[in-house]
Amino acid sequence: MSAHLPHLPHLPSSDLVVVHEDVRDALDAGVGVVALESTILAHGLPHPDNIEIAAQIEDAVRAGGSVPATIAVLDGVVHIGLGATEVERVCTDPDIAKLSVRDVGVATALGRSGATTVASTSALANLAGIRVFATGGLGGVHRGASETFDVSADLGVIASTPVLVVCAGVKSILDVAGTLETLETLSVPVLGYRTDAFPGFYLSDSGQPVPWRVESAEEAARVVVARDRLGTDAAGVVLANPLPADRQVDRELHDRLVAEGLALLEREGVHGKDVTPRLLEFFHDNSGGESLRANVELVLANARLAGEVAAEVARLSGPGGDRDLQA
Ligand code: PSU
Ligand code: MN
Repeated sequence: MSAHLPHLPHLPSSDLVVVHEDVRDALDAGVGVVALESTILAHGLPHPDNIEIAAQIEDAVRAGGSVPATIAVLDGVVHIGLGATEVERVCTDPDIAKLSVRDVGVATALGRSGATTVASTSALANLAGIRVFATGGLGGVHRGASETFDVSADLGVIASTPVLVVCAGVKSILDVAGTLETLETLSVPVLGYRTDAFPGFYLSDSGQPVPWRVESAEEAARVVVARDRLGTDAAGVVLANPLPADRQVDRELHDRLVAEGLALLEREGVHGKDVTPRLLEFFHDNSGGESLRANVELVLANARLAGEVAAEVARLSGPGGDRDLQA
């Protein structure tokens, strides 16, 4: 039996989609590629730090042995892989929209620009034949979702898109247990990277367990390849990578920020897609730099790990990769 992944036809460039040359070359050569979202740059990290951080994230993917493909929509064109000028635009334009999957077609038709979320980045990565994606935190089930119905589109898209997402879990502003229950219902496997605990973004341990644990990038890559070979379902995989315990945000500060942040949303009547950006802004303004420090560290660690996983997926899927498949 061949271990080769079903070869996705690489998305040809068109008037709607441009695949960056470096990304296309890497895909053609069977080199690992890691998709990166642009919403964390445009709406999750403060300007002007975001420009430098964007470059560091791409460098972390390269350090892991793969090629980065940051995804965004610019003037109605989907870009899979951005050059420095385009990254700067995403990081600087105050009017750049936040685009979930449902918004991408609208933005292309109307010639708009926008940053892509976990949901839209996963969907576009999959179209381009990219199997691994790095982000900071996943969107999830919001507290009070049984009243507000606020469940991130990230979950539904991961359930139907065979891309592995490396993240530091979800923030505790969300209903963490409800998010994990939903991932179970949607048949999305959750792997802890060298941990039995689902991370809570700023915190190394959210208090919830993970169903599976892997010890290496190679083990995570094996999961991707084995699921493809079995062909049982088309869901993605969540690989949860915690901050080391000594790098997490102080728990007291964390609990205060979460309580104040949730009260602020209530007071300001913030809802829909503005919730996450408003909370992140509040944390960055009120933590004396701690939330930004932790956020940057976890994104860089996730990008590095994703680079390693994508390189292993490429190796296992390439010539001679079969013999390494079983442990
Ligand atoms: N979590 C973070 N930072 C972020 C996001 C999530 O710590 O910037 C972004 C991601 O792009 C994610 C999106 O896909 O927020 C989820 O938004 P919503 O809850 O509106 O679906
Ligand atoms: Mn929402």
